[in-house]
Amino acid sequence: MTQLTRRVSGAELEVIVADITTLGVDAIVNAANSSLLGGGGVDGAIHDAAGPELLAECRTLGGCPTGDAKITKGYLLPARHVIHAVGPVWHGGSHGEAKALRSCYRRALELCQANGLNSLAFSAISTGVYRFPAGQAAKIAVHTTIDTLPAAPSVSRVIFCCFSERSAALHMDVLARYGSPC
Ligand code: AR6
Repeated sequence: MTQLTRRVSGAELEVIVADITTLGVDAIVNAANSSLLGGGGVDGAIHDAAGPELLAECRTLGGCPTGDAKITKGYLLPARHVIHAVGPVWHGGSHGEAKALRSCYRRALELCQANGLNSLAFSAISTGVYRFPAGQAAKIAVHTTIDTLPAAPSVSRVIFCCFSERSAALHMDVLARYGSPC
């Protein structure tokens, strides 16, 4: 169910509560770890739904540093691609966590542009097992996306796919200050 939609810089930005593995977009953004070989949380759900070919492709990628992202096919997912972003582990906030999280959002949008993708859905990177404070992460997600959109003109639709009403409320608080209602 869509909770909020805003038009910003020619793109439609939405906050929804959903299981990201159900979304039929050009790319979903996974909250991965630097091995890119799967794990729990949204990473586990994406690998379960995509099937073993996803792990086979991930094995060829040689991992990924924190703050960066790599793209694969979506295999059995309704999404055409998966962008595996490696968010920071929260260690109190003075270890470059915000910078690394901003970089994840920017790199995901750059990969969409490089691959000519139109629609993508972000999970709330680092806000689960990695313990990044959810309110601060929601601000980074929305602000970085809006700041990066001019450099990613292929992207016309961005979904912030939240897994709880609380997470959605935090994203909506930020997004509601921007653009115009659709
Ligand atoms: N759809 C959408 N969002 C989800 C789903 C889902 N199916 N499942 C969980 N979330 P986390 P992290 C939300 O822990 O903090 C893994 O083991 C969840 O509520 O998945 O970046 C990786 O392999 C939370 O808001 O990712 C890494 O080792 C958000 O997704 C590590 O966890 C992210 O929570 C990464 O930790």
